[in-house]
Amino acid sequence: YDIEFDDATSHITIKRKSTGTVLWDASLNDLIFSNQYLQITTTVPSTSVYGFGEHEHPSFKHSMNFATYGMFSRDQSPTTFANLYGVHPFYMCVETDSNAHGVLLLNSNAQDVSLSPNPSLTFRTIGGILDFYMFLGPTPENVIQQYTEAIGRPHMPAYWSLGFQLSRWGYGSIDVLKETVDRMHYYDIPYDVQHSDIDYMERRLDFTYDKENYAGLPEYIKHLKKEGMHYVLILDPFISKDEEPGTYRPYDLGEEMGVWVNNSDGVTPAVGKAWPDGHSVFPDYTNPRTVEWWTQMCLELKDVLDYDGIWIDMNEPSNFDRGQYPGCAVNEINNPPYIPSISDRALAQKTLCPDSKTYLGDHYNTHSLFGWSQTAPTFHAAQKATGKRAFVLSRSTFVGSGKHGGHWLGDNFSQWKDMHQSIIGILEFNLFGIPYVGADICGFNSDTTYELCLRWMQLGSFYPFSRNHNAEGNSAQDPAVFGAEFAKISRDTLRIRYSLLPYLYTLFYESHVHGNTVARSLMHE
Ligand SMILES: *[C@@H]1O[C@H](CO)[C@@H](O)[C@H](O)[C@H]1NC(C)=O
Ligand SMILES: CC(=O)N[C@H]1CO[C@H](CO)[C@@H](O)[C@@H]1O
Repeated sequence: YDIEFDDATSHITIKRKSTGTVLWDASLNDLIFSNQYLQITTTVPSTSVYGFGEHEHPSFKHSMNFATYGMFSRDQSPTTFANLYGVHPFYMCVETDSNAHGVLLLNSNAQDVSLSPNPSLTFRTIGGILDFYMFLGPTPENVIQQYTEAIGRPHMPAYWSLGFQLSRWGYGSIDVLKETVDRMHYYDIPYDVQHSDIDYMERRLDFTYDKENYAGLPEYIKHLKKEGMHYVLILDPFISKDEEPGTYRPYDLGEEMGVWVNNSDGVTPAVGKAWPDGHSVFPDYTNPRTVEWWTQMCLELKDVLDYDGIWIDMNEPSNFDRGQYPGCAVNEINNPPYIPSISDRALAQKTLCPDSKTYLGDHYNTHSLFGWSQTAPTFHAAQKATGKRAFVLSRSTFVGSGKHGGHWLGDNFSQWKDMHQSIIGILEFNLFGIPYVGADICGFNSDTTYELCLRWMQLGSFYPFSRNHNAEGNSAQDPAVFGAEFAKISRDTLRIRYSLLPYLYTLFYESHVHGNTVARSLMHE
């Protein structure tokens, strides 16, 4: 491409050399570059704009009719247009002659982008710099190959992780888990991986298991593995600080090593409220000492529960209050002059105060990097613990997360709309370099129905990451619970998936080596 700057008009233009197409035209008269507010507007050569994440929205190709998307990681079940778990300030635009280019704004601050019918894009961020990268394609597939060359190619998933997976928050007991596994086998439904959500833990404490309700879990995991299955355990990023001193090693060791996110004073840990009883502290994964501590904890857990993969949840990071105890001070960092178009228009809502301290900098700047910073250490810990290719599934993601992890689309609802829009989410995460992605089959929140779940099993059989998962308190929705006819249809569809696994594996290989997408829309072809 060529870049031109016109002194008379202050326009900066970027042109594709081969066609002369203007990819960017930004007037520096409109540029705002202040400490806590940066804004730039550019035209784009067509209205065919894809990407920006993480959001739920009704079509893969964006509406340019004054849509605004906030980007700031947040524990938020999919609500149309709201900022969700991850942040991906990346878009692809298909030009009118079908050439495509991609643009990344590498910036982790809270931000938003407005799409207008000119067509144009306005970027607003409340910190950092305007660090833009452009990828010229010219095909959509080339754009993603070039983008992932820059940010890190997707990891190569283990073959077993392409099999069908089952999960449920709230089996409640090992007996219910066993009954579920047994009926899956009774109906001979293809099934390779079982997950445990937080109810396997003792009082939701990381690195423990419930020795009453899940008595015998270590032996049961070994038994399933002997039969050729694989096991994935969930871990949350908050650690209870209110256990009896000397009884909860993850906290005691972490405290000794100084691994937590701190308050603005830089020395006292930020204390919030999350799943465990009492209060919790938050590991700061940008700190090398935290990585040491986390690795050690994951290795010790492996000696008790023989897992094959780790599922990391709540890592936006999620805190159930607005900011940590006792609330956020009034200052310039916590109260910036502009708050991007994010839910509640509050940076501390459901998370920590922006002036908290992480090793890499103020939480204000590093908030949306929390899940990303946890993913690589967890990947390496899992690799070390298992001696095999690692499996990490992360709810919060950022630019480059695909190198070490996959993603599920979060706490969806059991609704037809969510089933439909999961396709959009999966295509988008393939643009973001995270091709190992899927939505919770049959929906997560609220009760599913026979018909919805059946159709979702049929669709989900072709997700790159194929897992049926359910929330606590809902009726069971594994494909064996609805009787023989449902089981047969699920079995038949999953057998089609399994017959295609060599091809799916090859797609992941090409993604890992060349950066190709795995699930791609016809637009790419
Ligand atoms: C947080 O505080 C602890 C002491 O409690 C200290 O060891 C650690 O370096 C601090 N980390 C950051 C990022 O401020
Ligand atoms: C974040 C998330 O859960 N997203 C998926 C859930 O379903 C919606 C549709 O309702 C998809 O668009 C999302 O990608």
